[in-house]
Amino acid sequence: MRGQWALTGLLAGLAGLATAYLAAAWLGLRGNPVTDVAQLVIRLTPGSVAEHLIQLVGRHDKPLLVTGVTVVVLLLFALFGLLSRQRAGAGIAGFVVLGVIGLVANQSQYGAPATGIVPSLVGVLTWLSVLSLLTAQLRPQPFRDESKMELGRRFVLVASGVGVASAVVGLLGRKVGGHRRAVDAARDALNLPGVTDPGPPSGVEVGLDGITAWQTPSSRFYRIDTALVPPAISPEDWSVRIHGMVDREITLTYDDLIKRPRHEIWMTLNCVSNTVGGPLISNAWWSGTHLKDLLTEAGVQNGADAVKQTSDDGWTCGTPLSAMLDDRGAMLVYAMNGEPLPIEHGFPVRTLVPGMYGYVSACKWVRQIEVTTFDSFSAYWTERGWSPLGPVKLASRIDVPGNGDHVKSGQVRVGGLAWQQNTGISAVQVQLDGSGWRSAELARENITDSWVQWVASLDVPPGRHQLAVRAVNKEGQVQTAVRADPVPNGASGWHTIGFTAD
Ligand SMILES: Nc1nc2c(c(=O)[nH]1)N[C@H]1C(S)=C(S)[C@@H](COP(=O)(O)O)O[C@H]1N2
Ligand SMILES: [Mo]
Repeated sequence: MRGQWALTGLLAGLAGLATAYLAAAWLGLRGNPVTDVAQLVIRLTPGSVAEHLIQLVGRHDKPLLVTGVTVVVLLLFALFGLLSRQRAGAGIAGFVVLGVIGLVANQSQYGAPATGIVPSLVGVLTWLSVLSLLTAQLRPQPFRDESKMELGRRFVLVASGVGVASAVVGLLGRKVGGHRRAVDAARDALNLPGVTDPGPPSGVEVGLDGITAWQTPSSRFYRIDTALVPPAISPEDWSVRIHGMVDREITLTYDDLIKRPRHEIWMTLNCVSNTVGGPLISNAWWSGTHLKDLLTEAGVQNGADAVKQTSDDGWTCGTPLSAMLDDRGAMLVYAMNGEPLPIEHGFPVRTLVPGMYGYVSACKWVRQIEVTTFDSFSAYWTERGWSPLGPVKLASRIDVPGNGDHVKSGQVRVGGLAWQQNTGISAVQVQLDGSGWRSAELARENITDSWVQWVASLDVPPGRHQLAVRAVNKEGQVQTAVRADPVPNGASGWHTIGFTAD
């Protein structure tokens, strides 16, 4: 009997999720009430907790969060069903409260359209109707003379009907597909004349088995952002506004942007959250236009020292104005590896600033570029404990051998990557078992804004060994051994691995 009440709550709940999902897809909204609530959880999570969770679960953070929210919601549905057994009002109240949470989660999002309230309303109406339909089957009705068995059979019938109907509505929601599919199609249809796709220049690879490919395919490029459902923006709906402490505001459409002088660069992007030796770094070929030229046209006023960038979903970052005005080649980027930016990497337009961690510079889905002062705002990650300034640190990594690997003793080729974008790498050194540093060989072609592959041949006797690496930049600075955590401005220390020679 209790099982039936719990099932009632669960079925009513699922039915409401299905209709809300369909409504959201129909209206072309970015998320649905479940993802909206999960997004609210992201926004309310303190920075240090977020950092630990990302270290713990890596790229599974988003699926895990959505699964977590879904499980909690399903448990609540069952609970509301159980509560309805004692007092019908209790279950109803539960569903209404949940609906209000969904509504608030939606409307508190940056730029949320008013239509965003519709899915929650549709969901609550569904919950309440299905709940009353199903609970009616469980309460003996005075004017009907039914046996317990007939009552049970009728419940099973109605409950299965509700279940099937919900599944159909849910599938319909998938089919409607919504906004994202239209933007995918618009992206596929784009033609960006003049954007090139040269492939890795000769000499950037050292030819060592197991070393990370110099150019990262877009599908394997690391991804970090706070967007549970990435903004899907059609190029014709996009524009960027350059404003704030400027003489002339500029608003650029996508067409305006791709008609401007084009610049293309190899650039490595890395995340401030990357641990020593970690994977949150990738290298690609980017096409765009120089921000320096745009800012000069806008006329930057005296006293400004920062650029506050805001993305379509309200995420913000603060970039030193000087890094956008000097000759490093900060860009508004619309193509990656010769194709329009993937939606997950900021389509239609993002920012890239060589030599800055992503969190202070690489705004995806960028919509506002405001010339201002660091004193007058704090950006998304600054509010959560990270430094306002985030120049990339000199760093290096061992790819071969992997930590814990077994190799054949004798001559062993080891290798990996080193980087400090906008400064460049002049040398890499390795150290076996704590004794003396030896020079590694750098790839023949060494591009300042990209990571560089290195390789070294070591004479390794049988046994267990430790290998460390450090880089030297083009200013002669040697990578520090001092270990620092990613918070507040990036990890430091030498990447060190253990391996066994047999
Ligand atoms: N809109 C938006 N842009 C963003 C972020 C974000 O959360 N939202 N994350 C930043 C961070 S922390 C990094 S490291 C880079 C990662 O870019 P990628 O996902 O293309 O690798 O994007 C940056 N730009
Ligand atoms: Mo990042």
